[in-house]
Amino acid sequence: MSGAACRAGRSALAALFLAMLVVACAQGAIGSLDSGVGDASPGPDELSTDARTETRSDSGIDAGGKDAGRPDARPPDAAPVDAAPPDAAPPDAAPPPRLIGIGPEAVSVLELGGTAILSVALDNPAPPEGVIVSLRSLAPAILAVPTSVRVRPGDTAGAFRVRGDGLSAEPVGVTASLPSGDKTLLVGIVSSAGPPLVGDLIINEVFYDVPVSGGDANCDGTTSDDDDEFVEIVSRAKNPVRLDGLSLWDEAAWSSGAPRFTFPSGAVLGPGEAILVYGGPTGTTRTKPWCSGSDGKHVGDAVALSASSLGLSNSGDTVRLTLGSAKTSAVLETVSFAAGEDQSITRSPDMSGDFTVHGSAPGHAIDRKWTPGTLLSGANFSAASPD
Ligand SMILES: [Ca+2]
Ligand SMILES: [Ca+2]
Ligand SMILES: [Ca+2]
Repeated sequence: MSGAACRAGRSALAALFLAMLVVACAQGAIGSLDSGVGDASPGPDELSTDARTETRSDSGIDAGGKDAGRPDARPPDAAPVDAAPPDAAPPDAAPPPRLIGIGPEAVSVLELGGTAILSVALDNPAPPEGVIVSLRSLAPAILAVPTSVRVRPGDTAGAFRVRGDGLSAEPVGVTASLPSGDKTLLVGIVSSAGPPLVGDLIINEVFYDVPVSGGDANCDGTTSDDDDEFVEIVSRAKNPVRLDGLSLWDEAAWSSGAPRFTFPSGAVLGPGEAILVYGGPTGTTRTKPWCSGSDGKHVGDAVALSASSLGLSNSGDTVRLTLGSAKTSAVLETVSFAAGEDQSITRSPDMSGDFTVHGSAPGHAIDRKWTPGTLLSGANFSAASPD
C-alpha cells in the first residue's frame, strides 16, 4: 500500500469524523472553558471535550527553539544572512496538532469480548512523521484499549479498537493524551445487543463482477465468479447490534422469496466495525495483498462469513439487507448497480459517500480493485487494537 493511498484512505475516515466534529462544534461541545466534566455527561454531541486542553493559548508554539529539526532549517555552516534574526521562525512554522476530541460520544461495547472502533481527532493534519496519541483505559480489566494510536501524516483522525473484557454497570473512561492536553470519553459496557435500526448498518462495498483471473477475494487460492463475491457491511450504530436473522438478497432471491444468506445466531457487530459475507468459504492463502490478515475467519479487519452463493449478476443487480428472512421484513439497506467492470463498487468516502467503481474512488489502493475488510485505501478500519 502506498503512502499516498494510505493517507487518502485515512482522510476518508477523517472526513467522516470531521463532519461529526462540525456538529459537535455547532452544538457548543468544543471550546468550552468552563465544562470540566462536560465529557462525562451523555448527550447528543458526538465528541467528548475537556477543558484542560482548551485553556491553552491558541497563539501557537513559541517562535524559537522548536525548529532546529525542520528539513528547511539552516545548516550550521551556511553563510550568515543579515536579513533575518537568528531566532526568527520560518514563515511556514505551524504549531503541532492538538487533540480536539475522542468519540463517538455515548458509545457502548458488549461485555466479555465485544469490540468497538473509536477515533481521536486533531485540529490540524498530522505532520510527515504522524502523531502518536497515547491511550489509557481507566479500568483496564473491564475495557482494554491499545497503548496508543498513530494519526497518519496528513490525516486529522485516527481510529482504534477497544474491547469489553469485563462486566461493569458503570461506563469506563478512555483517556487520549498529547503533551498539549488530553480528552476522556466514557464508554458504556452493555450486557446485550439490540436489533439494528434503519441507518445503523450500511453496505459499504459489493464485489459482484469477479474477473476471470486474479480475483481471489476470499483468499482460498482460486478465482471463482461465485465464491469470491462479497458484501461488506459496516455498523454506524453507537451500540452493538444483533445480526442474527438479518438476511441478504439479490434480485433473483427477492423474486423467489428466499434470501441468499441469513446471519447466524449470536452474530453481533460493534460500533464502527465491519463484517463480510462471501459467496463461498474463506481460506488462508495470503498471496494477495488483501489477504494479509486472512485466517479463514477474518479477512482484512473484518469477520468473514460465507453464504452458499450470493448469485450477484455481473450485468447489474440489487442487493437488499433485511431485518428478517422474509420479504415482509424491514429493509435496512438497498444497493442497485449496473454492469460490472471486473472490480467492486465501494462507497467513496468509505461509510458515507455514494457508490463508485473501486478503481475510480479517490485514494483507492493502487494494488487492488476490491478491499474486503478494509477501507478503500487498503488500510484497516482501525489503526490500533488492544493486545
Ligand atoms: Ca457475479
Ligand atoms: Ca477464491
Ligand atoms: Ca472495503
